[in-house]
Amino acid sequence: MPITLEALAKPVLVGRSSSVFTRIARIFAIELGVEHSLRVVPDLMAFEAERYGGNPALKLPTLVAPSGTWFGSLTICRELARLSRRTLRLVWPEDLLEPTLANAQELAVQGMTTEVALIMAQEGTHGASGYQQKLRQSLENTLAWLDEHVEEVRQRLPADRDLSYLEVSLFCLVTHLEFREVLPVAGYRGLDEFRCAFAARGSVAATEYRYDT
Ligand SMILES: N[C@@H](CCC(=O)N[C@@H](CS)C(=O)NCC(=O)O)C(=O)O
Repeated sequence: MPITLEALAKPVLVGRSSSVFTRIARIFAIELGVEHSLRVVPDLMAFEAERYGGNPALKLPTLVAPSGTWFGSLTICRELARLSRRTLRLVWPEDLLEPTLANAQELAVQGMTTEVALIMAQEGTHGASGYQQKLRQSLENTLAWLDEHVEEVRQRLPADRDLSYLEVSLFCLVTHLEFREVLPVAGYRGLDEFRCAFAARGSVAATEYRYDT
């Protein structure tokens, strides 16, 4: 996607306020104090990459910045960190050097991916295919694992962190499952406690999931 004048003035996040992956990027942008605008992608069934800010995988979010166009939430968060004037102590997936932490990160992202697949599978079809049922089982297994490990994860992350990609992605996953009514999270005590604690952040209140009009 060409870098527009608008994007030269401040980065443009191409995404949706209802999107789990977009929210990760928005939380990072706010925490890092990077001014940006949101360009809404109205139709997730569109086949043209330009509609997704140029992402050929037809996925969002995409960040259009003076430095170029960045696809995907993790890539975008890294660029936001480079654009920020704040010196936050950030924890990235590659900093997670123990299996519990690294696996929690993997499962948080996999959980979001599976959830998106389930939501997308409802578009234009009726009834659950065998694969959809498998996806649901995968999501339930993933949440059970995360629920069991979330307390340990929080204890083992560096105590002096300002923000970790792991916690932001986990929070976005848990809250999106409820928002889209894919799976009730209330029964997962560990995840519920984590969600309540993380929700105290201003960036959370500023990025509540809602449907763009
Ligand atoms: N790897 C991407 C995944 C992004 C993703 O799956 N986004 C969803 C919206 S939350 C999407 O584009 N869905 C449309 C589709 O799957 O076709 C990232 O980390 O940002």
